[in-house]
This record gives sequence, structure tokens and C-alpha cells, in this order.
Amino acid sequence: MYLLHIANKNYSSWSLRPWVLMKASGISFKEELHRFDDKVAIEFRKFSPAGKVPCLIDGDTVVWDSLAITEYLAERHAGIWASDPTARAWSRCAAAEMHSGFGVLRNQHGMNVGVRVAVASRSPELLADIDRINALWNEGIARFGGPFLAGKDFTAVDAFYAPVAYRFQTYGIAPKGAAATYMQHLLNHPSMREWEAAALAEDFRDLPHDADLLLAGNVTADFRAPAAS
Ligand SMILES: N[C@@H](CCC(=O)N[C@@H](CS)C(=O)NCC(=O)O)C(=O)O
Repeated sequence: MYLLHIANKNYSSWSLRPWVLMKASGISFKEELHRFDDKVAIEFRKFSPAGKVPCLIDGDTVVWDSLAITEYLAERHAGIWASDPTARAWSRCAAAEMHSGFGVLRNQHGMNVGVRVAVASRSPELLADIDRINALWNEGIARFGGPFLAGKDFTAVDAFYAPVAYRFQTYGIAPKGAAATYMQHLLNHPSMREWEAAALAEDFRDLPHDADLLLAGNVTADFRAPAAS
């Protein structure tokens, strides 16, 4: 049985990717959830050579990066990427673009599943990231027919953009055209709903992550369970 190390579901966007991919693909695994606290640097190094989550353990094999985990799973399970070669190449490009890019969106609109923020203004760099994602989502749906990015099934490219759906929800960003329908489809996927419910039930607060919300705008709603005292 695989073991997937993750961090708090409210905050950990990188953890969400393999978690939702494995759930949506029907791959059995155990999860171990670690808190984002001041011991992260020490605790995460106990299982991950990079000191980061996600980290997948398969017997003696340690796979410590979301994209590497995806490819590891793709070697062992059908349906991780689209079966059509064109859709698969496009998906790998889009997933790699997310893995290595969109730094402004990731820094300025951090994932915080249970909170809603009203944002008064956004930098041109942030708007450029949002526009690029909007274009990518519309392109995937138009080329491969939806309802998911690479066609009829949820695949790894959807997992890579899953945290964006939560970010757009939190910061009130509405994608345009088919991308809007896609975002709702993603948020309503049973695996995403399971992640969201668990995120909302967390009573742990990571103060640096929550402080970042205030840099983005005004908090208008917080649907999380009350913070533990
Ligand atoms: N490139 C890595 C990024 C992983 C990453 O940055 N994870 C964050 C949590 S979402 C982390 O472990 N942060 C702890 C730290 O940097 O000390 C991946 O794709 O898995």
C-alpha cells in the first residue's frame, strides 16, 4: 500500500495534487498529514530528502516531488495521463508550466481553502498569471472536448490545476467562457469535495499563511472549524 505524506489540507497546494489524482484514479493509499508549524524543516526531513511534501513512499522507494510522483504513478497505473498522444503532450506541457511557473499567483494568492477574500486591486504580473490560466483552461476544453482539461476523464493535468480552483474561489476570480464551467466541475468533483470537507474541519491555523490573506485583501468569510485554542 502506498503511503502519501501531505500537509494541512487547508493550505498545502502541492499536497493536493497527488492526493486528488490518486483519489480520482481509484488508487488505494494511506495518508499521513503533517502540520505546517515551526518544526516543518526538521519533521519533513524525516521522510523526504527535500524536506517537503508531498512525498510518496512505495516500499523502499521514496518519491519526493509532485511531478515525480505523477510520473511514478503513470508507470504503474492506466489513466494518469490522457490516452490520446496529442492530449497527453499538451497535458504534460500544461502540468510542467504549473510546476515551474505561476510564481506570482502562488505567492500573492496562496491556497487557503476555507477563507474568502475581497481583493481591491491586482498587479499586472498577477493578472498575467490569471489570464494565462484562463487561456490554458479554455484551450484544453476547446481542443479535447471537456468536461476536463484533456477530455472526458479527470487526469493529472486537472490535478495540477486543482489548487487554482480553490485559489480562484478564495480570492473571487471568475474565469471566462468554458473555463468557468470547468472550474465548477473541478470544485464539484467528489475527490475535491472530500479534500475541501477535510480542509474545513481542520482547527489548526498556520499564522504565516493566514497573515498572507491580509496582504491580498479583506477577509469576508471564514468557513473553517474554530481554531484550536
Ligand atoms: N516542487 C515541489 C514543491 C513542494 C513544496 O514546496 N511543498 C511545500 C508545501 S505545499 C512544503 O513542503 N513546504 C515546506 C518547506 O518549504 O519548508 C513539489 O512539486 O512537490
